[in-house]
Amino acid sequence: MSDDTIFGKIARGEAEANIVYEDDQCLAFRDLYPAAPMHILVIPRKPIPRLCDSGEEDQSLLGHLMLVANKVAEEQGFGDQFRLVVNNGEGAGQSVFHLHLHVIGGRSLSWPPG
Ligand code: IU
Repeated sequence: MSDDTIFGKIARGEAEANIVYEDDQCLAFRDLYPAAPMHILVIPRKPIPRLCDSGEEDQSLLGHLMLVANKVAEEQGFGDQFRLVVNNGEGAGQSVFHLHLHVIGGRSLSWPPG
């Protein structure tokens, strides 16, 4: 699968990002245009465009992304008040078509989101 997105480039080390965590399956970096005082993105190295493009074979990877989001939230001082968001598809707000989890915190968050 080819992946010309900015996140694909970051995952391959071809574009810069403020990386706060990485391992063989994923990486986490600060969002360039944060929606809250604390806003980190967790992405798989595997180029999955949208969550709906993942499958059974990705079960362990998807679980890993959530555990990394949790670890990063703890390490980066989000405390126990934060939100995970996955925008799936343009109509849901997705603008970069390489799967990513938003980890958002550092302010009070309302519900439902817009
Ligand atoms: P979205 O769910 O696809 O809309 O989220 C994309 C996020 O990627 C969004 O929060 C942007 O601020 C962020 N981002 C980034 O961190 N670096 C970039 O070069 C670009 C977008 I383009």
